[in-house]
Order: sequence, then C-alpha cells, then structure tokens
Amino acid sequence: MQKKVLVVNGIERTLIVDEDALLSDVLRKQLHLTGTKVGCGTGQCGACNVIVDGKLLRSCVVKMKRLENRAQITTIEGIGSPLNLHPLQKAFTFHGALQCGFCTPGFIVSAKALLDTNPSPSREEVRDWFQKNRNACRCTGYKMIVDAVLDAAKVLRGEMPASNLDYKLPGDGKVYGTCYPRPTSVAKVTGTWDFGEDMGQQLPEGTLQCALVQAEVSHANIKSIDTTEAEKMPGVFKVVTHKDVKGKNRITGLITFPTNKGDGWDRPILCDEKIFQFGDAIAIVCADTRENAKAAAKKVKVELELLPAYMSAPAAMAEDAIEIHPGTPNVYYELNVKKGEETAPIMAKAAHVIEGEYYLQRQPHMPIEPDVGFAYIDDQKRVVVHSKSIGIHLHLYMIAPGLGLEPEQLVIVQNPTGATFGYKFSPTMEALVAAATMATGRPCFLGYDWFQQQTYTGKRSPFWLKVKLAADKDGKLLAMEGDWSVDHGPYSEFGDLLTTRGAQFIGAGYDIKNIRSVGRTVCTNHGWGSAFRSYGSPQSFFASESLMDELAKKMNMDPLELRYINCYRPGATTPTGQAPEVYPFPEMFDLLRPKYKAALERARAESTEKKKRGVGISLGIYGCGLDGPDTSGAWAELKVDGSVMVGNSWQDHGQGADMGTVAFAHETLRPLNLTPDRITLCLNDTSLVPNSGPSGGSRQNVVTGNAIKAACTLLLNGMRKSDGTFRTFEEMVKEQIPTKYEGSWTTPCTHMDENQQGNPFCIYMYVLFMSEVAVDVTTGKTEVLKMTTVGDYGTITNRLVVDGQVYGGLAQGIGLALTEDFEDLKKHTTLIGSGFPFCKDITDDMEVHYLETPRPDGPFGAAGVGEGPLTSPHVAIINAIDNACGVRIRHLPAYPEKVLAALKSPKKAFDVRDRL
Ligand code: MCN
Ligand code: FES
Ligand code: FES
Repeated sequence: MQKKVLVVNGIERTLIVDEDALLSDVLRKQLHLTGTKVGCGTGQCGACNVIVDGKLLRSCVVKMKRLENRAQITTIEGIGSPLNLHPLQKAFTFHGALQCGFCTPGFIVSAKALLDTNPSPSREEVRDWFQKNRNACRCTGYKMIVDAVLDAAKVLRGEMPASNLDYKLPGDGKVYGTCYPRPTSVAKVTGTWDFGEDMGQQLPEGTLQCALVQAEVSHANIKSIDTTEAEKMPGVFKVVTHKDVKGKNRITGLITFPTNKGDGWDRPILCDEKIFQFGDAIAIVCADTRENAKAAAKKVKVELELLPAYMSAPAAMAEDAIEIHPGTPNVYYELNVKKGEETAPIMAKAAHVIEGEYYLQRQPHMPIEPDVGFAYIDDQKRVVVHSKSIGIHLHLYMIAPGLGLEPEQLVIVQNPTGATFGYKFSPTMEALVAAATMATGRPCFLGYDWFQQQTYTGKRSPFWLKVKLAADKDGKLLAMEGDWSVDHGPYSEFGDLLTTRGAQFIGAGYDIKNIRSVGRTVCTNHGWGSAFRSYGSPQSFFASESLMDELAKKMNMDPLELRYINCYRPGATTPTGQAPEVYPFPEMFDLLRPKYKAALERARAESTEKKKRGVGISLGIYGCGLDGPDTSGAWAELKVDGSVMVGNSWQDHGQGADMGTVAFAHETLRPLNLTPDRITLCLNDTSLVPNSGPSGGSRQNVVTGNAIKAACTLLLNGMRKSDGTFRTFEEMVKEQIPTKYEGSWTTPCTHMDENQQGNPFCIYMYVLFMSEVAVDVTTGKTEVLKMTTVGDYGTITNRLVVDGQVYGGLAQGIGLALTEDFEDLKKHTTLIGSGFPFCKDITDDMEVHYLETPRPDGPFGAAGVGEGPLTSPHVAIINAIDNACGVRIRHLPAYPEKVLAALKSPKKAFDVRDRL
C-alpha cells in the first residue's frame, strides 16, 4: 500500500492505494467516479480514457505506481455536469453522437484532450486521433461523433454560440419526425448513466461477488467436480454447482416448430453431465471480493473425458459424428420450401442458369460493455435479476423452470445497457446469478470480462449455402433452388426459427414464382447461435445478392438493371408467397441509378494499376416483428401534476427506446399540448410494466409504437370532456374516471405453413446499398471508400436515431465483409484480434437517403429501422471487389489473403471449398 496525493478534477485527494492497483479501479471503486467505464479492460477500446497531466491515458492499463504524486487527473466528471454541460457534451447530444452511451465518456474525454492541444483539427485529424487512441464505438459508425467534435471545437474557438447546440422544438411543438435528442443523452454524455457494473458498486454490504468455473475444452463428459479446495480459499462463501440448482437445471430453447427433433431443454444452467462448448459454466464461486472468487475458481477440480469437438456444420454432419446431445440427431430441424411449380423442369429449359456456394462467418457482436448482472431476493421473497436482457418477459419464462421457480416468484429488470446487437435475446447470466442468490440467500453480482463476453455469449450463426437461379433470356427470374445448413452451436434456442429466415430472405426483393429449397439446423460445439442484428438475412442475402451479380456478369447485363427488372412491383410475392405491403423498390432504384453511374465513372477514372476501384450494389429486406401474430402492451398514466407516465418493456440496447416511447406518446397526446419533458418513462421491469415483447426483429417501433398509441388514445378518451377540452387529474379522480390505461396491439399476420408459405410480417424495411471500394492488388487489402444507401423505413419517428442506426449498421456491414470473425478460440478473443472496426476502418463518406412510404399498419406510418442497414451492405462490398478486380469472394470475411489468393487463381474466386 502507498499514500498517493492526486488532483482529481481540480480537487486534491489523498488516497491509500495498492501500487499495482489500476487507475480505473481506484477512480471507480475508491473515488466512486463511475463515469469512467471499463469495456475491454486491456487497453483496446478507450472507454476508460482519462487525462493525466495533459496526456490521454487508458486508465484500465495504468498502475498506480506509474502516477506521480500530485498528478492532475481529469475524468468525464471534471469536464461538465448535467446542469453545466461542456460544449463537447452539448454537441454529442445535439448530433446524436451517442446510442448506448457506454463509449461516450471515453470519446468525450479523448476529444477534450485533442482540442486542448489542437483547437482547430480538420475532420481527418479528428478521425486520426480516434484511430491512434483506439476509441472504439460499436453503435454509431463514428460519423456523428466526428460531426460533434468539430462543432464543439467551433464553440470553443468562439466561432459559434454554444446555444446553437441546444435543440429547439419547432414552432408547432412537434417531436415526432424531428431531431429531438434522446432523453437519456444528458446522463450518457456526463457519465451519470449507470450501467450494470456501476449499479453493482451501489449494491448493499454483504453482496457476494461471483466468478465462474468455465470449460476450457469444447466437448467432454464430466466425470466429477470437486469443490473442496475452493471452498477453503479465503473469502469464499459458497461454491455453487448443478447440485444446488433447485429446478430442471436447463434453460428452455423454446422450440418453435413441432418438427424439431429436440425438446429445447438442452442448455444446462450449470453443466452436470457434459461440456458442450468452450466457456460452458460448471460452477459459480461466491466470495467477498471478485479477486478472492477468481482465485478460488481456479481451485475447483473438474475431471473430464474428452470427446471429439465438431466445430462446424459439415463436421457435425459427418457420418461418423456422435450425437452432441445424446438422443437428438445433430441435424435436428429441417424445412422445405415449396412455392409455385417444380423447379427442376424450369431450370432444365431456362436461358440462363447459375449456381453458387457461399459461407458467412460466425460474426461476433462485440459490444463495448461486457455482459453483467446481479440478483437478490426482494421483500416479497421474489428472486429479482438485473441484467442486459432485451427480452425480460421472455427470459423470465425461459429460466424459471430450470431454477425451480414459478414465474411469479421471479422478476427481471433491464439495466441501462451498453449495447447487445442481439446477443441478449438469449439469457446469458440471468440464471447463473439467480442460482447463486438462491443458493446463498445473498445478493450476488457477476461481471464478465471482455474475453468471457467474446467466448461465452452467443454469436451470429454461420450459414453454408448453395443457391441456384434460373432466368429467361431477358434476365427475368423464373425459379430458385436453395440448400443451407445453419451452424447453430450446441444450444437449440431459436435455431429452427433462424433456419426459416433462409426461407424468408434468400431471393427476397424479387418476384420469383417458383422455389424449391431445403434448410437445416445443425448442432455443433462452436459458440452457440444467438440473435444478431438482421438475424439470418446477412447470410441469406450473401448468397442471393452475390448470385444476382454473378448472373448479371454471365449475361453481360448491368447488375442494377437486372435487379430493377426483377424487384417487387404490384403482383409480385415474397419467397413466402406474401404480397408486400408497399412497393418502394422501383423508385429507390431510380434514385440510386444516377449516383451509381457517377460512381462507376469515378471508379474508372481513379483506378490505378496497384489500386483498382470498383462499385457494387445489393438489396436488403427485413421484417418488423416476430413471425406470425406478435403482440405488445404499454400503459399510460395521468399524474397529479398533469404529466403523463408511460410504461412498457421496450428494452433499450442503445437503439433509442426512450426516444421512441416519448415520440409516440407525445404525438398521440398532442391535444394536451404537453412538452416532451412532461412525458416520463417507467421501463423494463417485469413487476411494473406489461409485456412489450423482446427488442428483436426491429419490432418495437411498430408493435410497441402501436401499443403506446393505443394506451395514450385510451387515456385521451378518458380525459376528453363533451366540449372537447380535457379533464385535469383532480377532475378525473373526482368523477372516478381511471387515470391509468393499458393498450395493446397485435400484428395482423399468419404463421408460415409446412411449405414455408404465409404472411409472417405485416411490415418490411426495404434498403438499397451501394459500395465504392479500392482493392490493392499487391496486398489484397480492400478499402471501402464510400457507402450510399437508400432506405424505406416508413415515416421516420426520430431522424437522429434513424441516421445513427443507419451509420452504425453500415459500419457493422463493413466489418462483416472484411474483418470480423469468431472462429479461432485463441486469436478471435480480443477486439483487435477479432477484427473490430475502428474509426479509420469505417468510411466517413456515407450518403444516406430515405423514402418515407407510410405503412398502413405502422403507427403514424412508421416501420422499423434497426436491422435494415445490416441486411446486405457486406454484399455490396463483395460485389464491388469483383467489379474492381474481377474476383469473387464466396467465403467471408474477405481477408486480404483470400482476395490475393483469388487474384492468383485461374478461377478468379475464393470458394467455400478453398477453406475446408
Ligand atoms: N425508429 C424511428 N423511425 C422509424 C423506425 C425506427 O425513429 N421509422 C427508431 C425507434 O424509435 C427506435 C430505433 O429507431 O428508437 C429502432 O427501432 P426498431 O427498428 O423498431 O428496433 P427495436 O427498438 O426493436 O430495436 C432492436 C433493433 C435490433 S433487433 C437490434 S439487434 C439492434 C438495433 O435495434 N441492436 C442495437 N439497434 C441497435 N442499436 C444500438 N445502438 N445497439 C444495439 O445493440
Ligand atoms: Fe480501457 Fe478498454 S481501453 S477499458
Ligand atoms: Fe458507442 Fe454504443 S454508443 S458503443
């Protein structure tokens, strides 16, 4: 221990610290300055940035012994406060430069350090700074962050009044469709938005800290688990194993279709008989400190009998492969698509037939905030779990039987969440903290480090696809055949549903009258398949949108025009035989065409021998909702002060549930003339709010938007007097009229039949992508120079939010195309190792256009947006690579080595089989 005097945010503090303690820990735990967030914990993400004696440092890798006495430290708390925002904080709010907000304090501190030394940076200098200092953001695509820094610099230089960064409501007071900043912005830019780790520090004395004992192999039988030595370690309260779990010790995967050969009860809470994948939880050590818990976890002895590990769908489908879940075949679900006529005779006679085989990788979600949560027993003896869940009611029913609880004995609450991108559609640690709390009777906290986040949460499931298209002599599509295998990892949850996405989206966007396909779900020992933004569509479009380009090339036809003649128009149906609700594609192509021609000209003019330029396009579609009838609930309550509180479980990953709720309530309640700050929110606690369904499938803006509208309409009706004016709270009470109303809404949809035909969604998002790339033919490295998109997301509920969703989605598409993977259990376990795109990896040149076709079933005409921008931007990039240098990449990501190999090969392609 040593005494250290530090000047923190201008205040002299005398601290007694361990010389090896990390600065981030001292700031957060000893000084309670939790605005400094810890993401990667290894110096790779910049969430923990602070300024020390004028220098930007990542506090998670700075040991206290490195700091001089009287070092001057500035944290986010020293830059501004909610009542006194710094221009940077105002600018981030005004520009919508934050979504989940987890990276935001780190970015603002970093930008402050830049502007302190360079008050007039150029746009490129700001980007260089964030690149050099490795500030990572997974949500925004960086563009709005750079906009914010440049505007704040103008204010600091005195060239612009700070008031220009205060949002002003338009004269008519409207919020819907504007750039009103999201309500949680101020908390996020000041570091006062408490995420799970921050809340963990505020838990009462006696809270136990948990550490997991996890599998370090991918497939094994468990012969014994010995906790004796661990129990004797310092500070240990209890080591929890499967024997302590009171219920079935399984999380149900909620089998969606009766033809699934499994029963869904395949994922242990704590492993009992088998290890199914690397990272599987075997025991939980509950101790007084995290360090003691971790030290004891190393002492738990697990005796294993190793089994062959099947790390891909083809491996698990091999004839000699043993069943991963004994009694259930590794291929546990199979579907057949039958639309229109038999395709074989059509293929035999068609003027053009083309076939391709593709593989899309196991994309990691890579939120900056690792998984985190805690549990306790409340005064009503209920087990309460706080986590990053984006499906609180869903998760309650998925984990209660495994824990031996009735649903009413369990409450799930979503903490402020540093993004999930869908991995939290799965329960991850909810059942673990609940089991620990039930076994110890104490509050229990569990925080993953980033390695655990990466290795032991779900991933995007790889698809192995074969698709065949037939067209007539003019390029009109006649028929499609498909075959795809989904590597879903060891756990079945929603694996059958994901497989149906292939039926819904391979070939979507085009009128294909005849389809015959087969899709299957395969159990493997690699990371389990969870939801990931655009769930199943990036895989589907990788096949069909690559193949459309291959067909255009074969026919010597322009790829845009081939798409144009085939896209949905009245009379067309989707691959599931549904008539689309609107037909925006022809107009969208017309908007894109001149830009496309100009881009081709540019590419031709600017190509060099070494750097070949090219342009690629693709189309993407995604449904808003869960398949079939999908219901959401919300309530609206008039408060004594005349404000209205809205309650729902629109879980917020960072996409903007706060903003959506306020916008829909405000628009519906316009007759009351409330300012938006008079609408307050009660969100995401199963004991307080109705089931609004999970925040997946870009459904909330539509389904919960309609439910909020319904609840607010009921409230307005209750308040309305016969003369058209509205009752006050007192008048309502006096007349015994209820002040709280619950509304709900259900999509008018049908489930798909055994031929995968039906109307699963009532609203779709429609998107076109254009990518301009430069490929260095000496290294194989691809640079994305520009992305252009035209999207139709219905009427826009909030423009800042939608812009942010689009930029962020495009950025993830660039990563998916070129760098991101989770295949190698050693290399792909850090941000850098798994190809996380930093600022300069994402083009700053993103041109975004909208068509706002009102949706008949959408609240105020809105559709969703979250997943639209990630449906197929990666395919536009892969098509652009071909356009640039004539090589076809059919196995993602398009690492330089694959592009180079394709350039050198006579077939001018990198095929799936080249990696087998
Ligand atoms: N919106 C709008 N106008 C529209 C459509 C949507 O202003 N016409 C707004 C909504 O009000 C909401 C946001 O856009 O604030 C997204 O709405 P929607 O598309 O309905 O999606 P959900 O709220 O259901 O959110 C889920 C979706 C999914 S499925 C994933 S995964 C995802 C995503 O949104 N994960 C995200 N966006 C994300 N953004 C961030 N920052 N972090 C994640 O983890
Ligand atoms: Fe410190 Fe990532 S760099 S948390
Ligand atoms: Fe940057 Fe979410 S806002 S990581």
